[in-house]
Amino acid sequence: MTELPRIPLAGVIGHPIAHSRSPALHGHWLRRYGIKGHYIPMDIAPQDLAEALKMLPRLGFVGINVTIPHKEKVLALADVVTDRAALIGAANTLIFRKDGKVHADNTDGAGFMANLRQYAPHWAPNAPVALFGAGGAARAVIAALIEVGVPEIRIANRTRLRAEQLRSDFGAKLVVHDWVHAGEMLRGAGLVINSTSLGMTGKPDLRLPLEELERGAVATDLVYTPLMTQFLIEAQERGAHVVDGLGMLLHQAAPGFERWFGKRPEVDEALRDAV
Ligand code: SKM
Repeated sequence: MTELPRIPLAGVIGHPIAHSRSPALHGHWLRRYGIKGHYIPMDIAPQDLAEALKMLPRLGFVGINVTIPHKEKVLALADVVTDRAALIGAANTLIFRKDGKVHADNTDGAGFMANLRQYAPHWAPNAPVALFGAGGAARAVIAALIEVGVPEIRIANRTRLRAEQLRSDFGAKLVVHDWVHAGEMLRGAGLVINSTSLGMTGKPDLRLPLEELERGAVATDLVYTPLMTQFLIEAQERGAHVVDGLGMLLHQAAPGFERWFGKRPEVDEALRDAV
């Protein structure tokens, strides 16, 4: 009997996972390109992570996206870790190779930059950046900003110690500020980024002294529910050029889809309605 080819499976693991827009996005691409495959959301509790990574390749998975709270832990469980995932200290894209090895990469920083290039093409890395938040997403963004050559990243976090930690991991381009001095951070900045969860539906808004913001500066939010956060609304009122966070999710997904399903998907406006 001839064996039928296996339909490739991919998915996203997290805990919780029901909020994820990745299944809608990858499902849309699979249909758009007529590819036989499935992309499945999986709620994996932390204590089951190691076992899940062993089982998924055996069940026909060719790779997965990884989201909170597993992004750091998967590094220790992977066989091959890219330099950028190691620098960031987290992975969001795993490839289950045919030789049985688990390959871990991080595409969040590239997703951030691609979103910025798409929606703020005039932005240039020639002025300081003000960054709020010091979590996993901030690490990916910092690595990408340093790579494109920004002169200075001013960072503030509610827990200052976490920002100090980033300073020691990423070096002298990072200047740690106290949140109460946010006004100083905004003065002369060409780009302002919210990488905290403030502004997400159900959470308090990010409040900044935006009167200090230069007209024409770019303001971007990693939060994408809602698309226009209060921070972006206020920044726009102050004359900033705003970029919402949905594009980062769309762009970070493309490399994984290409590796798993063999087609580089297009990131275009139609996706914004599809997810
Ligand atoms: O890095 C991404 C991840 O690949 C998928 C995701 C999601 O599905 O919500 C969010 C981010 O962590």
